Amino acid sequence: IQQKGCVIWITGLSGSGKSIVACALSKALFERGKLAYTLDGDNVRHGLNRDLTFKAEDRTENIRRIGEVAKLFADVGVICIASLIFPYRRDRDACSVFMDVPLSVCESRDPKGLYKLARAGKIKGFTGIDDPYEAPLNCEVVLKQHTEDDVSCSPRQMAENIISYLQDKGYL
Ligand code: GGZ
Repeated sequence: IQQKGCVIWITGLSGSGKSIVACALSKALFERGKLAYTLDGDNVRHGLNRDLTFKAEDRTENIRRIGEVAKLFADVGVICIASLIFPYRRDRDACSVFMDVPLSVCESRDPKGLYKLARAGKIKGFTGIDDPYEAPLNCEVVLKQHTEDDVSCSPRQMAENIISYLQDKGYL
Protein backbone atom coordinates (compact mmCIF):
# COMPACT_ATOMS: atom_id res chain seq x y z
CA ILE A 1 0.00 0.00 0.00
CA GLN A 2 1.41 3.34 -1.10
CA GLN A 3 -0.25 5.54 1.46
CA LYS A 4 0.37 6.79 4.95
CA GLY A 5 -2.24 5.99 7.54
CA CYS A 6 -3.68 8.66 9.79
CA VAL A 7 -6.72 9.27 11.97
CA ILE A 8 -9.18 12.06 11.24
CA TRP A 9 -11.40 12.86 14.23
CA ILE A 10 -14.73 14.52 13.44
CA THR A 11 -16.67 16.02 16.34
CA GLY A 12 -20.09 17.67 16.39
CA LEU A 13 -23.59 17.41 17.75
CA SER A 14 -26.06 14.71 16.75
CA GLY A 15 -27.54 15.87 13.43
CA SER A 16 -24.58 18.12 12.58
CA GLY A 17 -23.71 16.06 9.51
CA LYS A 18 -20.65 14.13 10.75
CA SER A 19 -21.65 10.83 9.15
CA ILE A 20 -22.54 12.35 5.80
CA VAL A 21 -19.26 14.27 5.65
CA ALA A 22 -17.33 11.15 6.70
CA CYS A 23 -19.03 9.29 3.86
CA ALA A 24 -18.29 12.05 1.31
CA LEU A 25 -14.69 12.16 2.54
CA SER A 26 -14.09 8.43 2.16
CA LYS A 27 -15.61 8.57 -1.34
CA ALA A 28 -13.45 11.55 -2.34
CA LEU A 29 -10.36 9.77 -0.97
CA PHE A 30 -11.28 6.58 -2.82
CA GLU A 31 -11.49 8.56 -6.06
CA ARG A 32 -7.92 9.65 -5.41
CA GLY A 33 -6.86 6.06 -4.95
CA LYS A 34 -6.74 6.26 -1.16
CA LEU A 35 -8.20 3.70 1.17
CA ALA A 36 -10.25 5.09 4.05
CA TYR A 37 -12.46 3.50 6.66
CA THR A 38 -15.00 5.22 8.89
CA LEU A 39 -15.60 4.37 12.52
CA ASP A 40 -18.89 6.05 13.31
CA GLY A 41 -19.82 6.35 17.00
CA ASP A 42 -23.41 5.33 16.43
CA ASN A 43 -22.44 2.24 14.38
CA VAL A 44 -19.64 1.11 16.69
CA ARG A 45 -22.11 1.31 19.57
CA HIS A 46 -24.05 -1.56 17.93
CA GLY A 47 -21.04 -3.91 18.08
CA LEU A 48 -17.71 -3.35 19.82
CA ASN A 49 -19.19 -0.73 22.16
CA ARG A 50 -22.65 -2.17 22.68
CA ASP A 51 -22.03 -2.48 26.43
CA LEU A 52 -21.59 1.29 26.76
CA THR A 53 -24.23 3.85 27.76
CA PHE A 54 -24.13 7.63 27.33
CA LYS A 55 -22.91 8.31 30.89
CA ALA A 56 -19.81 10.49 30.97
CA GLU A 57 -17.40 7.63 31.78
CA ASP A 58 -18.88 5.45 29.05
CA ARG A 59 -18.56 8.22 26.47
CA THR A 60 -14.91 8.50 27.46
CA GLU A 61 -14.50 4.73 27.11
CA ASN A 62 -16.26 4.83 23.73
CA ILE A 63 -13.71 7.35 22.53
CA ARG A 64 -10.78 5.43 23.99
CA ARG A 65 -11.78 2.21 22.23
CA ILE A 66 -12.46 3.96 18.94
CA GLY A 67 -9.06 5.62 19.26
CA GLU A 68 -7.34 2.27 19.78
CA VAL A 69 -9.07 0.70 16.78
CA ALA A 70 -8.39 3.79 14.66
CA LYS A 71 -4.70 3.45 15.54
CA LEU A 72 -4.71 -0.12 14.23
CA PHE A 73 -6.14 1.07 10.92
CA ALA A 74 -3.60 3.88 10.70
CA ASP A 75 -0.77 1.43 11.50
CA VAL A 76 -1.60 -0.62 8.40
CA GLY A 77 -1.77 2.50 6.22
CA VAL A 78 -5.51 3.14 6.15
CA ILE A 79 -6.92 6.64 6.60
CA CYS A 80 -9.32 6.16 9.48
CA ILE A 81 -12.17 8.62 9.91
CA ALA A 82 -13.52 8.56 13.47
CA SER A 83 -16.83 10.41 13.56
CA LEU A 84 -18.49 10.71 16.91
CA ILE A 85 -20.00 13.37 19.13
CA PHE A 86 -16.96 13.32 21.37
CA PRO A 87 -18.52 15.94 23.63
CA TYR A 88 -15.99 16.63 26.38
CA ARG A 89 -12.91 18.77 25.96
CA ARG A 90 -10.86 16.66 28.34
CA ASP A 91 -11.17 13.69 25.92
CA ARG A 92 -10.24 15.79 22.96
CA ASP A 93 -6.70 17.09 23.23
CA ALA A 94 -6.39 16.61 19.50
CA CYS A 95 -9.20 17.05 17.06
CA SER A 96 -9.17 17.35 13.33
CA VAL A 97 -12.62 18.47 12.21
CA PHE A 98 -15.40 20.36 13.99
CA MET A 99 -18.88 20.35 12.46
CA ASP A 100 -19.79 23.83 13.66
CA VAL A 101 -23.56 23.59 13.41
CA PRO A 102 -25.71 25.34 16.03
CA LEU A 103 -27.92 23.22 18.25
CA SER A 104 -31.01 24.98 16.86
CA VAL A 105 -30.16 23.76 13.34
CA CYS A 106 -29.40 20.20 14.46
CA GLU A 107 -32.59 20.15 16.46
CA SER A 108 -34.68 21.41 13.55
CA ARG A 109 -33.25 18.64 11.35
CA ASP A 110 -33.78 15.97 14.01
CA PRO A 111 -33.32 13.12 11.49
CA LYS A 112 -34.04 10.36 13.99
CA GLY A 113 -36.49 12.25 16.20
CA LEU A 114 -34.06 11.98 19.11
CA TYR A 115 -34.11 15.68 20.05
CA LYS A 116 -37.88 15.51 20.29
CA LEU A 117 -37.64 12.52 22.63
CA ALA A 118 -34.93 14.27 24.66
CA ARG A 119 -37.04 17.44 25.00
CA ALA A 120 -39.94 15.27 26.16
CA GLY A 121 -37.66 13.71 28.79
CA LYS A 122 -37.87 10.29 27.13
CA ILE A 123 -34.11 10.19 26.52
CA LYS A 124 -32.02 11.34 29.45
CA GLY A 125 -28.55 12.80 29.11
CA PHE A 126 -28.88 13.77 25.46
CA THR A 127 -25.98 15.85 24.18
CA GLY A 128 -26.96 19.49 23.76
CA ILE A 129 -30.19 19.10 25.72
CA ASP A 130 -29.37 17.83 29.20
CA ASP A 131 -25.77 16.75 28.67
CA PRO A 132 -23.02 19.15 27.63
CA TYR A 133 -21.35 19.58 24.28
CA GLU A 134 -18.12 21.46 24.78
CA ALA A 135 -17.31 22.94 21.39
CA PRO A 136 -13.61 22.54 20.59
CA LEU A 137 -11.42 25.57 21.23
CA ASN A 138 -8.88 24.61 18.63
CA CYS A 139 -9.60 22.33 15.78
CA GLU A 140 -7.67 21.96 12.57
CA VAL A 141 -10.67 22.28 10.23
CA VAL A 142 -13.92 24.01 11.19
CA LEU A 143 -16.83 23.27 8.88
CA LYS A 144 -19.91 25.46 8.83
CA GLN A 145 -23.07 24.84 6.84
CA HIS A 146 -22.72 28.18 5.07
CA THR A 147 -19.79 30.23 3.80
CA GLU A 148 -19.32 33.84 4.90
CA ASP A 149 -21.34 34.84 1.80
CA ASP A 150 -24.16 32.62 3.05
CA VAL A 151 -23.71 30.06 0.30
CA SER A 152 -24.52 26.61 1.63
CA CYS A 153 -21.75 24.01 1.59
CA SER A 154 -22.34 20.50 0.29
CA PRO A 155 -20.88 17.45 2.05
CA ARG A 156 -18.60 17.07 -0.98
CA GLN A 157 -17.24 20.62 -0.55
CA MET A 158 -16.68 19.97 3.13
CA ALA A 159 -14.84 16.76 2.27
CA GLU A 160 -12.68 18.73 -0.19
CA ASN A 161 -11.82 21.22 2.59
CA ILE A 162 -10.60 18.34 4.73
CA ILE A 163 -8.60 16.92 1.82
CA SER A 164 -6.93 20.31 1.22
CA TYR A 165 -5.95 20.39 4.87
CA LEU A 166 -4.53 16.84 4.69
CA GLN A 167 -2.58 17.77 1.56
CA ASP A 168 -1.18 20.94 3.15
CA LYS A 169 -0.01 18.93 6.13
CA GLY A 170 1.55 16.26 3.94
CA TYR A 171 -0.77 13.44 4.99
CA LEU A 172 -1.86 12.79 1.41
C1 GGZ B 1 -26.10 11.76 22.42
C2 GGZ B 1 -27.20 9.91 21.60
C3 GGZ B 1 -27.74 9.70 22.87
C4 GGZ B 1 -27.42 10.59 23.92
C5 GGZ B 1 -28.47 8.12 21.55
N1 GGZ B 1 -26.57 11.61 23.66
O1 GGZ B 1 -27.24 11.38 15.65
P1 GGZ B 1 -27.05 9.96 15.98
O2 GGZ B 1 -27.92 9.56 17.24
O3 GGZ B 1 -27.13 8.95 14.92
O4 GGZ B 1 -25.71 9.86 16.68
C6 GGZ B 1 -25.81 9.99 18.09
C7 GGZ B 1 -25.09 8.80 18.65
C8 GGZ B 1 -23.93 9.35 19.48
O5 GGZ B 1 -23.00 8.37 19.71
P2 GGZ B 1 -21.46 8.72 19.88
O6 GGZ B 1 -20.79 7.42 20.11
O7 GGZ B 1 -21.01 9.54 18.73
O8 GGZ B 1 -21.45 9.64 21.19
S1 GGZ B 1 -20.22 9.98 22.17
O9 GGZ B 1 -19.07 10.39 21.35
O10 GGZ B 1 -20.73 11.05 23.03
O11 GGZ B 1 -19.91 8.77 22.95
C9 GGZ B 1 -27.29 9.83 18.47
C10 GGZ B 1 -27.33 8.64 19.40
O12 GGZ B 1 -26.00 8.07 19.43
N2 GGZ B 1 -27.65 8.93 20.80
N3 GGZ B 1 -28.53 8.57 22.82
N4 GGZ B 1 -27.91 10.44 25.15
N5 GGZ B 1 -26.37 10.95 21.36
